[in-house]
Order: sequence, then structure tokens, then C-alpha cells
Amino acid sequence: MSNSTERYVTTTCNQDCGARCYLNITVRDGKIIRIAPKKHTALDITACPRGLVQKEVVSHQDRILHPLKRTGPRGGDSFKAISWDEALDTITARIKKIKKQHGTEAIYFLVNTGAYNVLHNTRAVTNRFFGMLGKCTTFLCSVSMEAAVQSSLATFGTMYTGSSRDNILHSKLIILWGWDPNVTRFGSDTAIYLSRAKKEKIKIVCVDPRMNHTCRTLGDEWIPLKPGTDAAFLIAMANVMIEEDLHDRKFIDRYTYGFDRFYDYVMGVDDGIVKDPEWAHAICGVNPEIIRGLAREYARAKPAALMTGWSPGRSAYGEQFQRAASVIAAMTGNIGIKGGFVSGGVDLIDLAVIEEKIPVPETRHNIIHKTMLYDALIKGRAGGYPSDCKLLYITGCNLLNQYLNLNKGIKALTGTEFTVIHEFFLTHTARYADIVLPVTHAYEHDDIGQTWIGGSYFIKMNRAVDPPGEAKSDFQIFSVLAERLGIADYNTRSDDEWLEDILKRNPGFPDLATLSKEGIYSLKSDQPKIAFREQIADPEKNPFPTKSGRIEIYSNMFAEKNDPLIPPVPKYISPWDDRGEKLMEKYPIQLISPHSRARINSQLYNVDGIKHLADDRLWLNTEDALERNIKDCDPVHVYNDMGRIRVNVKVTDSIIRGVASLDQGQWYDPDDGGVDTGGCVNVLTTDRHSPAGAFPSNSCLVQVEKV
Ligand SMILES: Nc1nc2c(c(=O)[nH]1)N[C@H]1C(S)=C(S)[C@@H](COP(=O)(O)OP(=O)(O)OC[C@H]3O[C@@H](n4cnc5c(=O)[nH]c(N)nc54)[C@H](O)[C@@H]3O)O[C@H]1N2
Ligand SMILES: Nc1nc2c(c(=O)[nH]1)N[C@H]1C(S)=C(S)[C@@H](COP(=O)(O)OP(=O)(O)OC[C@H]3O[C@@H](n4cnc5c(=O)[nH]c(N)nc54)[C@H](O)[C@@H]3O)O[C@H]1N2
Ligand SMILES: [Mo]
Repeated sequence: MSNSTERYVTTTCNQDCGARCYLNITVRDGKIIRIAPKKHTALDITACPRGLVQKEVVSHQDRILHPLKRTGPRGGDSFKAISWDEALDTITARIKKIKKQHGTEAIYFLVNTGAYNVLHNTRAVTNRFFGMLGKCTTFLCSVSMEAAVQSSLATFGTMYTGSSRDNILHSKLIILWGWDPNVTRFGSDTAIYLSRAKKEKIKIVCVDPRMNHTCRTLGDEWIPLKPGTDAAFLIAMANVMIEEDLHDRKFIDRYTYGFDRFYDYVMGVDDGIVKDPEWAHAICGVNPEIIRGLAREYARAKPAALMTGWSPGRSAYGEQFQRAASVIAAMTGNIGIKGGFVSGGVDLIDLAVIEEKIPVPETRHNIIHKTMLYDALIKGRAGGYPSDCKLLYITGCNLLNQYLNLNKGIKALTGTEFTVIHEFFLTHTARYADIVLPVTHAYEHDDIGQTWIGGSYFIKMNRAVDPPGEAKSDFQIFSVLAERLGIADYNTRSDDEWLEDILKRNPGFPDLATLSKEGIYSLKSDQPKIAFREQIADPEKNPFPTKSGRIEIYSNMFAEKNDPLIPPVPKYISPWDDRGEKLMEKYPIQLISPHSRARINSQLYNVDGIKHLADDRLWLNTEDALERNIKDCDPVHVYNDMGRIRVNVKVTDSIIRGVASLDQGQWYDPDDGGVDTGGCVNVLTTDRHSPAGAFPSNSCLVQVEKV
């Protein structure tokens, strides 16, 4: 039955999921009653279940409605509601005192994800606030894709290497390498173009330790390999191409730099070890004939798209995987052409980036790598870090679930002097804070939605409902704090004035009234956008932004680092010392932790309406299960020196032997003996980073035992 008070509001969700979908929200009596996908002629996108279920997030009974102050021990749930005045006075007084006694460098701030809109953008508003406050201490590295970023900079001189998705329809072969884009969304249109490619009978090969969802639905062939060994496989493909003269010599001569140095490594001129498929087989477990077959197919199928996910890069030497993939794309001349693909790059289209969302001042904060956060908190100056932390300020992050080595994290966050967090929910991390400030949801304010970094379209986000209780956006919270701290120019405009101003600063964009009327601004054209098309069409006029002006197979940027673990040509480096053979004897199973279809990282774990899509059991190979007398659905302990979790098992042949997989983002929930019954993978991961800075969540050795 229709109701006269029903309204329809269009918007998009704004979380750290690689898609932005166009949504139609039905509001009745101030409440969201339905969220449905909305069609738009300019876009080939479908809404995903994580957007459609946001109604349950907005009206969730556990949403924090008022500022909270902790009244019991850290990690518990004793909090009491306090007024905004009390919360802001407390924080302001702390900041002033710290500034006076220790300087602002004793203030640590951490922002990871949160909201990705143009204005209410958690990262931008946080950085603006602390940038204006003074020189603080903060944490950098992309936990998602640092390996890809470093590899792209080293190879192409830029991190923007994405082509538009329609480009794959021109490919003769698609290789999805450690990528499951029907689950882990990268752009809203990827799944659509992949199914179109399938319909056009373009062969799709998946290289992945698991027969993942995309492989099951679209793959023609599954090539399982051991995690973290991808570089060896790719380098052996290069070896086959050289041996059989399948590489594109003309392309290599004209556009690349330093191929001879890579040749020497691949052919064993340097070290006497020929990196042939037999060599790779001993490392990655793939039959040499399959490696030869894929090398021949890829080299001959021009144009071909070797499409890499970020997951294999989240490993001990993740950058070597990304570099090797970029190099074999160059060796086959699959860069800058229709149907090719720049693998190893940051796979995002930068048709447009809304510049200077809200300006962030150039403050030179002390920078610590994100994986070193706990170490820095525990050791401070004594451990060689730039300051002792007197205040930890967190926005958009559930680190005590999502960052490596959770048990160390608990120790670190138990010991902080004072912690503030902005959150929707009392997450495990929020339970360690002294003050928790309630934030608004994307559907509770006006904004503009954009995909991760840039995008081919922008969606006007219209406020659907009022915030519950006293929740404020991150931007509003920092605005009132700034006022109290005498930072006068932090926020001098209304939201609409900001949006108007931001649009004005970006040439070609519509004004706010037009965007609001049309709902979407799309830059889509009939032709695919192809990364490096200009550099390939006319290299003299358009050099690559590298030192040599070419695609650097031998990277000058890496050479300058002068570190044998960051070699100038891609190499396979065997896992780090504490994961060598000795540790393998004790913990013989490699554990990987993909992203879940039912969550955005740890978000939505508390939402019932999407639970049916979760696949939260530990995937274990049939042989590994048999050896341990484990049956399907049995509860098991998964453990190593970091900690222990209890989960149920899915016995399957869809994962390679010696490897287990558990979706990340399940909420930590320890029993009295300290065993996590929630199934949070990061109880088991170590807080280190790869030499070039990758977040190695997929390099994790464990043992699995029947409970
Ligand atoms: N539904 C959903 N979508 C998301 C997210 C989400 O949480 N949920 N998160 C978003 C975010 S923040 C990010 S960074 C991206 C992440 O996107 P990715 O990093 O690409 O995603 P993952 O799910 O970690 O892994 C993709 C595939 O890589 C495989 N894999 C793991 N280790 C290896 C390896 O060593 N070698 C090879 N060849 N394959 C391996 C896994 O089995 C899996 O099938 O996804 C984004 N999209
Ligand atoms: N083992 C393992 N660990 C991983 C990964 C993996 O593959 N394996 N993947 C890594 C990757 S790629 C990523 S990106 C990280 C993600 O790690 P996190 O950034 O911690 O991601 P979420 O779990 O989504 O937590 C974000 C928190 O922000 C809150 N939030 C949402 N919107 C807002 C907002 O507007 N403002 C504020 N202040 N808060 C908001 C949510 O309630 C949520 O608790 O996890 C990493 N951790
Ligand atoms: Mo991520």
C-alpha cells in the first residue's frame, strides 16, 4: 500500500568497497523503509548487497547515539553517555595540556578508511584538523595496495595505471591473478564486463590458491598455486617466452628500459640458476607444463589482459609479485593498447579526481608505518620512535580487528594514556577508547559520492534521514573541536557552500543545482580509456614519468634504495627468515584471508540481513583435513605463536593443499582462556611489513587441529 508521506531519495553508499552504486531510498515517517538499485542511462552498474542492506546499519539498535565515556576497564563495555560539551571540553583540555607539556608530536592520529565522500571524507577532514593543529605523529602506508603503489611508481613512474573496464572486451585472453572481483568489488562495472567477456567467449583463466567465486562462475581454467609464490610463476613465464622467442622484442626495444638485466636474472647469468618452469614448480607447486602452457597462451593471444588483484601483494615480498606481473605485460607488449592491461598497477580509473576535497595543509608530521603502530605505542622514544604517545586519536578504523597481530594490539591499546575514537558502533577497538564520539551515516547528510580515488562518474548524495540521537559527522566533530582550540579557519562554510566551491574548482563539472537535478555526472565515453595509450602511440612526445622515460623493467627508483631485498629487477625472494623451513615444520599451513562478500572489511558483521551471504568457515583441503581427522563443519583451533582462534571447517578441494583460507573481518570474541571464538584472522598475523612497505596479511603460517 502506498503512503502519502513516502519520499524517494537518491544517493550512493560511501564505504571502502571498490564500487559506488546508484541507490533509491524510500523514506517513510523519517525512516528508511527500502533501498533499491536505481538505473541510470549513463552507467553500467549494479548495486551490491552491502549497499542495499545499509538500512539495517542506519537503524541498528547498537548505534552509538551520544558521546560515551569509559567507566570500566579497557576492552570492556562499561561506558556512560555524556554531553557533547563534556566530551569536547575533556578532549580540548587534553590537547592543550599535551601541546604545552610535550608538544603536538606527542599526539598520534590514525585514519584508515571510514567515509569516502567528497566532503564528509574521514581521511580528508582528519588530516585537515591535525594538519592545522601542528606537527603530530601519524601512520602511513596503504594496507590495501602498498605493493601495487610501490611497483607502479617503480615501473611506470605513476600510481595511476587503470584502464576503463570496457577495455577487456577487446582482449583475447583474460587472466585473473589473485583477484575475485565478483566478491571483492573493484568498480561497480567490473562484474558486468567480465560476464560480457564470458558471453563473447573470451577465455578466462584464474590463478589463485582457491577456486574463488569469480572463477567458479566465470573461469574456464583454475590454476592453483601456493600463496606468496606468484613472482616465481610469473618469472618462469618470462623464461619460457625468452626460451621460445615469444616475447615482443620490438616493444621491449622501443618502450622499456633494462630488459637485459632482467634477462640475466631469468636465464641464470647472474647466479647460475635458470628460472625455468621446473625451478618455479618447486616453489609454487604448479606443474611446469601448465606454466609453459600459460606463458605461450599469454604471449600469443595478443591483446591479452593479465589482471592482478591486490591480495598476492599483501605478502612478505608483495612488491615482487606486482613488479613481475608488470614486466611480463611489457614483455608481451600488452601495455597502452586496446585489450591489454597494465598489471601491477593501481587498478583504478582516474578519469577525474575531485581535487582538493577540502584542503589539507602541508604539515610535516612524523610518519610511522601502519604495521609499526603497536610497537610505537608500546616503546615510544625508547624504541627509536619520534615521540611518546600522550593521546591516540582514531577515525575510520577498527584496528583491533583489522590490523596485524591483534594480541599485541590489545597490549598496546590497554597501555595508552588517552584514546579518542569516532564510531558508529562500540567495536572492539572502541572499547579501548576513553571517549567514543558518535558519527553519522552517509545517508544522514548531503554530499557527492565518488569511487575510491577518482572515477568515471560522481553521484549526488542526498540526505535521506536525520542522524539518530546526537551523532555528528567527522567533519562537524572536528569543526567544533577546532573552534574550541582556536583554529578559526578549519570550517568556515556550510556543506552546500563547500560542495559548490569544490565543484567550481574542478573544470567541466556541473554546478551543485545541476548535479542535484541530474543525480549523476558521468564522464563515460564510447571508447575505452586506456592507460598509457599516449606513451605507446608517440613515445618521443610522451615519455613515461620515470627517470629513463620508459617502462622500467630495471627500476632506477628501486636501484637507488640499494637494498638487496628491493632488487631493481623483479625477483622471487623466499619468505622471510622467521617463516623459513623451521617455522613451516611447526606451522605447516599457509593461511590467507580474503575479503568477504557479506562485509566491508569488518563492517556489517553485526547486520543480520546479510549474514546469509557470509562464508565464514575455514577452507581446508580434503587431504589436509583427512590427515588431521577433521570432518566438514567440525570446530577446529587454528594457532601459531601469535594466538589461537576457534572456527568451523569447510572441507573442500577448492583450495590447494597446504593452504587454508578464512575470510577477514569477523569480529574478535575471546573466551575466558583467550581463544578467539569470533574467527578474527588477525589474531594470527604478524606486525611486520615487506621491504617496500606492503601489509603482509596473507603471509601467515598456522597449524590446524581438531578441538
Ligand atoms: N565485498 C567486498 N568487496 C571489497 C571489500 C570487502 O571487504 N568486501 N574490501 C575492499 C578493499 S578495502 C580492498 S583493499 C579490496 C581487496 O581486494 P583484493 O585484495 O583483490 O581481495 P582479496 O579478497 O583479499 O583477494 C582476492 C583473491 O586473491 C586470492 N589470493 C590470496 N593470496 C593470494 C596469493 O598469494 N596469490 C594469488 N595468486 N592469489 C591470492 C584470494 O584467494 C582471493 O580469491 O576489495 C575491496 N572490495
Ligand atoms: N587479515 C587481514 N587483515 C586485513 C585485510 C586482509 O585482507 N586480511 N585487509 C586490510 C585492508 S585491505 C583494509 S582496507 C583494512 C580495513 O580496516 P579498517 O579501516 O579498520 O576497516 P573496517 O573494518 O571497515 O573499519 C572501519 C570502521 O570505521 C567505522 N566507520 C564507518 N564509517 C565511518 C565514518 O564515516 N566515520 C568514522 N569515524 N568511522 C566510520 C566503521 O564502523 C568501522 O568500525 O583491513 C586490513 N586488514
Ligand atoms: Mo583495503
